[in-house]
Amino acid sequence: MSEEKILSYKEAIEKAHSSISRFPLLPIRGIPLMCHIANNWDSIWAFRPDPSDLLIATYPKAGTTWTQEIIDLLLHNGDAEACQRAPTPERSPFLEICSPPPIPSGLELLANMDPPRLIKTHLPFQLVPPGFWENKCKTIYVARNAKDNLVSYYYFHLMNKTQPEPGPFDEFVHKFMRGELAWGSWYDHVKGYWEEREKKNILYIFYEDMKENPRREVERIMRYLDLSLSDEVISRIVELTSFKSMKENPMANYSCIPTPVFDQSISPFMRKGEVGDWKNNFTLEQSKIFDEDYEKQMKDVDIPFRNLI
Ligand code: PPS
Repeated sequence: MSEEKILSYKEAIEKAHSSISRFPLLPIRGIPLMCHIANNWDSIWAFRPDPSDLLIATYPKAGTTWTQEIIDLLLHNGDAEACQRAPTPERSPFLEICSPPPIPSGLELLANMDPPRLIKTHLPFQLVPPGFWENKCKTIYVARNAKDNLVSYYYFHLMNKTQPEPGPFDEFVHKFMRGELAWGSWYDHVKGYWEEREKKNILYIFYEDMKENPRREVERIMRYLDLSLSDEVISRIVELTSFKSMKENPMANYSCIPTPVFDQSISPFMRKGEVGDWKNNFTLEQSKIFDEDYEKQMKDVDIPFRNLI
């Protein structure tokens, strides 16, 4: 473990203020990634996790932060205070993230932590460093209904000043369908992990199931992690990870990222946390075009999404 002092996100972003901008995307093996990630690709690909490390993989805005909080609480037997030790991205580093210095990269944060570490990634299956599979790391994949996922990603582009400009919503819908957004195609992403879930022992869960019955899904994750917590602790975890609790929790609501990067007055990170918000954003015509394209892109798999027509 390195002894180097790592700045908090707040301190580092304040220092890096002038070099923060909407970063262009560069392709890595055909997947558009923010340029700082692409420029640091070799060291990301070479990352060697410990076999005890856990990976949380998602397409952006599918329920990553929620799942990170659930798992951190599971690992700490529902101890709310222990999970207040630092904001989400410091407790559970984002593997591939790289920003202008001195903002710590995911790899720097990981180098300063002892395993077992809870590691977040948005990388599609084929770009996950092979060390995760060689070391048989447990992996939880969270998938979210395409239209809600798109809407959440759209608002995130508006407020996150490091993502490319989203343009008007209609243009964004087409970029999503063509896989031109950061981290690439949603369709390929959800399919890639689905196809590998049995071989790689990946727990594949759905945002809509978490909303429908959070206790059932918390228990599912607990069993996958070979943990056994009391009913009372599980109830506490469900309560602490409700949308309302997390929105009010400064260690989970991304208020650690200052306004030049996340402008939460434009759209809060904890925005709505609902299923079906797409209906408030898609026109009937956009929905029809999207559904026709969805049928084509998803015809080769049968992933049990709830498509909320
Ligand atoms: S990121 O930036 O990719 O890590 O974002 P991610 O955490 O994957 O997704 C953010 C969306 O998840 C919602 N969210 C929740 N929903 C329900 N319950 C809880 N506890 C919860 N925590 C986060 C968050 O509000 C974003 O969805 P939208 O639809 O934009 O509200």
